Amino acid sequence: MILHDIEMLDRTSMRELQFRRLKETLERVYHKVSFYQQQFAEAQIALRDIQSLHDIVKLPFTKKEDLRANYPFGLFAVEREELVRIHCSSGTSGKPTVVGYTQQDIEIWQEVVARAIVTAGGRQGGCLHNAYGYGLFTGGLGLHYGSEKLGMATVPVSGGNTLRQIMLIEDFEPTVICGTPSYILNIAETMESIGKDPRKTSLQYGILGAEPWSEEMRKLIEKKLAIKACDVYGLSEVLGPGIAMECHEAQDGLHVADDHFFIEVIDPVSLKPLKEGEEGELIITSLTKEAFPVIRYRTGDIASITTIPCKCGRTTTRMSKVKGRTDDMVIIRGVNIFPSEIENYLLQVEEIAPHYQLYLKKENALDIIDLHVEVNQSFYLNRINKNLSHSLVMNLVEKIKYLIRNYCLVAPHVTVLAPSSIPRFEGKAIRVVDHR
Ligand code: DLL
Repeated sequence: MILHDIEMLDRTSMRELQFRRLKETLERVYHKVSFYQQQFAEAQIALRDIQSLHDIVKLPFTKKEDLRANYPFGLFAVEREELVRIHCSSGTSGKPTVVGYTQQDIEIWQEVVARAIVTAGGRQGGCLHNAYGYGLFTGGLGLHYGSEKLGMATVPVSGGNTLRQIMLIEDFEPTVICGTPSYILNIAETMESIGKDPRKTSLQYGILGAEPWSEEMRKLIEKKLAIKACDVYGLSEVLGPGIAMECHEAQDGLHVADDHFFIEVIDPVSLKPLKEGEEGELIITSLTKEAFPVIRYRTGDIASITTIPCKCGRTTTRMSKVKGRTDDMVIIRGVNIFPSEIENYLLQVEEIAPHYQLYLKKENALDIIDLHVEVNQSFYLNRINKNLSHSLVMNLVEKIKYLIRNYCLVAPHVTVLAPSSIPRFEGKAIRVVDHR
């Protein structure tokens, strides 16, 4: 099912619509936000220079630092009285980046999230268990209002208190579950640990995102919970969840809400535009936002895009799964490594549990990765009960090293831990701990 005809609009009409909306947005920011006026002046760009969508590459980028430098409301394009909501981006240190929404912005957000829920398999009349955090983070409220708009009975459970989540899933019989992949896996494992079968719930679909996750992780979650798990993408600086959503029919890339966002991919080093299919940093321009429009925002997220139509019938741009953030990429002896790629290999090792962290260290001026993994219960109990030798663990270490070396050409140090040693998270998992 496709909620809105616009998701099937032919590409030429979509590009015309995007261009019209881009011009309106540029007018808006030029006249209402002194930062953009200054940026355009510095780049010696006049609005009349933007004659087609292709000309967007002439516009300067907007970066997270620009948002910070204009804290809190410097980049807003409306008066304070017109705001109906304020959110902040995640991040633990320093001042957050602040984003605002008018009533119309909230309505558009609801609409794109409602579309996204349908894209993932949700239907009006069903029940949606929302385990994204509520609060300044956009995940909870973003999914919440989209779900209500669609007409689903929305359970605003937020993250944490996993036993209560399990009780509510059993009692309310939701069809859709939303949360970070790491937390949804945590719910499934907690069910198993208390003797409940996570395959036997009413759940059919998962809307999982807000952090990078691998295809292997998807397979595992789908198997454990007997659901279809689809990827949802977004970032608070641009909107929140709903910018792009994978369809449950094809699970082959995330459908971008093209009528509200223009998406490009650039080489993060040369800053040159890349072609369809080439992997680089996602750049997003909002096309309809009133309170907080963004022009060529550098997301820091690595992915590629395609406009090849999807078998689900949508004609939108699709983006690949986000591999990771440029700032989460680890460069070890010249090789670029993303945690989510390590995850893909790690989850193929049957003796270990799907939890891991990468500790980055310096050894004699060289960067090294210490990969922390934990063995699963059956390996652990076998080793204790049958008094199996230490060499079994060493074999496991070698096996993991071999797999990772094959992929990233650098063998990490591997630290094997007992079950439940690696922290579990209720929101976004922390995969990289930098001790350099
Ligand atoms: O994470 C919005 C969101 C909420 C998306 C719920 C999906 C579901 P922020 O806290 O501002 O907003 O973090 C945005 O999270 O730049 C990516 O690096 C990462 N991210 C978001 N979705 C995905 C995804 C929300 N599906 C940052 N895959 C983004 C990989 C993701 N990374």
